[in-house]
Amino acid sequence: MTTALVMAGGRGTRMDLDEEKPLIKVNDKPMIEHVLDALLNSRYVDKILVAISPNTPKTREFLKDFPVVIVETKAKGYIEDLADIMQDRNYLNEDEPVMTIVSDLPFVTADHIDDVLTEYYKRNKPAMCVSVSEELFKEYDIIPTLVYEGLVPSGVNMLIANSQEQEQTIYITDNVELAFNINTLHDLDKSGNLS
Ligand SMILES: Nc1nc2c(ncn2[C@@H]2O[C@H](COP(=O)(O)OP(=O)(O)OP(=O)(O)O)[C@@H](O)[C@H]2O)c(=O)[nH]1
Ligand SMILES: [Mg+2]
Repeated sequence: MTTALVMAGGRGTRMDLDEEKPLIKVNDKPMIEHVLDALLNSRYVDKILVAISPNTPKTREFLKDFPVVIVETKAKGYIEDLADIMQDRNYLNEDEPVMTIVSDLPFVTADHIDDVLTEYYKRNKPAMCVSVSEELFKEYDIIPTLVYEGLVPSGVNMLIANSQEQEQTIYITDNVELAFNINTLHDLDKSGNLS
């Protein structure tokens, strides 16, 4: 069984809305709730941590009704806050595998999560980055934030809880839903093309 860590303490500046980004609704439901539903329905995830920060007090309040553990982070940045949690033995055991996931991936499903975990345990390597082909982004007219050798990180990663550098493999998924990382109003608009 696996622990999932949802990162939800960013400022959401690119959305340019007053609402906290994890709470922005897609199909009448806050984005973070879509992510939590996927994790709660996964066959392999048995614990969910959510990293909030002073940027996301309303998200914290919203989470009261969910079976998740709230982790307070300082909003030092995604990488820095993640590194702090990975070393915090109040939340994670040393060398425990963790799925990290962003809160703005509203079309992710339990099947996607289980597919990633099945692949991860098959590979037997400490870290795995789930990526989507840049071609899929072009098809759906969405603009990726970061492209590396034709691949775009989806915001879902596997790693083990320690502070050491870890050998990482890349898992290329065909699930276009994992390309819809909502960063801007344009992304939200284009998500209407998913059926
Ligand atoms: N705990 C924590 N979460 C973060 C931090 N930065 C980003 N996140 C979360 O990580 C996920 C991906 O980050 P981004 O897509 O860049 O979101 P963001 O930083 O809120 O938005 P921008 O200000 O437009 O970059 C989102 O779910 C954020 O809430 C941070 O410093 N601390
Ligand atoms: Mg950011």
